Amino acid sequence: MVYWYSQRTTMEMGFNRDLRRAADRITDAGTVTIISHIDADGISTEAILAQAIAREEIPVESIFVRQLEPMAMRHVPRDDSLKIFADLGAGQQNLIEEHGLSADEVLIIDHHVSQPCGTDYQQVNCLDYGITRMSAAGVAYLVAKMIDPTSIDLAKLAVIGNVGDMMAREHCGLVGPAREIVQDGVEYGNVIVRERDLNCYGVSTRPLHICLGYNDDPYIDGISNSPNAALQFLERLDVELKNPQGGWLVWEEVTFDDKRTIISALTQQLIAHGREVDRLLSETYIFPDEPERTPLRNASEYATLLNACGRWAKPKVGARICRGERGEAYREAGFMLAHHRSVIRDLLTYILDTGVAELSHMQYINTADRFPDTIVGIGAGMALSKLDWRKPIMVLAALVDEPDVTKISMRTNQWAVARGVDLQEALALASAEVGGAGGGHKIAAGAFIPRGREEEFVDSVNRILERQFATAGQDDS
Ligand SMILES: [Mn+2]
Repeated sequence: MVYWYSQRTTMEMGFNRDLRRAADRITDAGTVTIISHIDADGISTEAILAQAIAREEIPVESIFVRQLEPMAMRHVPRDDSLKIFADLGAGQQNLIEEHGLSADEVLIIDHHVSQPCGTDYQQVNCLDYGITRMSAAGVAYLVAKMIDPTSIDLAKLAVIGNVGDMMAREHCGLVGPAREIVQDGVEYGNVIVRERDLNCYGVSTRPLHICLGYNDDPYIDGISNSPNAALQFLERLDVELKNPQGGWLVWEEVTFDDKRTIISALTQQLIAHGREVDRLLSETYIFPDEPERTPLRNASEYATLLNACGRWAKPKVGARICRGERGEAYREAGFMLAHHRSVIRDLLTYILDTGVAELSHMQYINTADRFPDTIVGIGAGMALSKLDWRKPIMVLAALVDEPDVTKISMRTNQWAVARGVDLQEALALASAEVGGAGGGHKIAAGAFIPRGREEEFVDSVNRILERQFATAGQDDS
């Protein structure tokens, strides 16, 4: 106990020292260039840093990239600005070095696994201190708070980044240092925590039966994957589903008593089908400063809006929204969200209609160039509960601008992760074998491999998954 305590303290001191050094580095800079990722975490990270830096009256420019690779590096300016690589960079330090950037012009703010590198780039990375449930936006926020302790209005953006990067997924809520950031948002007044809320996507925008019918975490027999059945289920309960004007209520608008009735009925439904009830409730994060019934109203829907902007090549629209712009930027984001959803729906239909190839421990499909590679992972995740959910799913896709490369996206669920599956490990190992590269998280990972090596790669991933399932089985006994 004493050992654990002292270790924890040492870790915290180290992390705080790195945050302090990053903050000092920024406030000493003449100008700053931020290079960030196009997903919700990358966009919110950029918005936190850029606002914190602008408040210090330091000129700042931002560049968004889909991934840090040689082509993207060409957009990184060769000037005397401080280059902050955010939500990326830790794993691409050799590339930064090859680009000719020296240690005195680079700062990395990341939460991905670090790559050893000859140049000693300054970095602040929560992973180095054993903090695995925090995204880059969380780290960026802590840096911003070091720059100016009154910047707690930015905690809201960190919550969006953390939720967007699935940091709340495993434990049905944010934990550890990421949870402490939530408290800053509560204190400022732009975040409300609902501690035991329904664990369901769309609580601010979707009619309740759509919300439940589209949800598969937890999978509820007779409700998940069927909005019609969900509606029938709800109609049997004595609860108000519509407002006085006849419009459908969203979960946020349902009365406290009706929420209790619904949750208790859903619990019974889970128990009746022998399923665990522990994922039915989750901590959710509502933003009282945003209009009701919009995707801006809670962290997970806000994150989807930002992802839609990023994946359809408009990360800067997302970044403007994070800075509080509405009007034109918000309208544009709304179009992208609608487009995003319809293409994902098409992809899902394609996967289910075409069918997947099954191996002993996984399933896969090659969508070639039919869908943008930026969304195939999302489609894979959505298809999983409609297929054999025990087997992790892989989607192979072509890259339009790089014909020699195949992109791999893989998804699994908590059930498999609890049984030892680690997709980040599987894809990193198997892609290295064929001369590619991969990484990510246990539950969701990706890779790039040379075209033509797909078959051996898929076999190799299957073998690794077999070992992961088997090894964890032994640990249990
Ligand atoms: Mn991230």
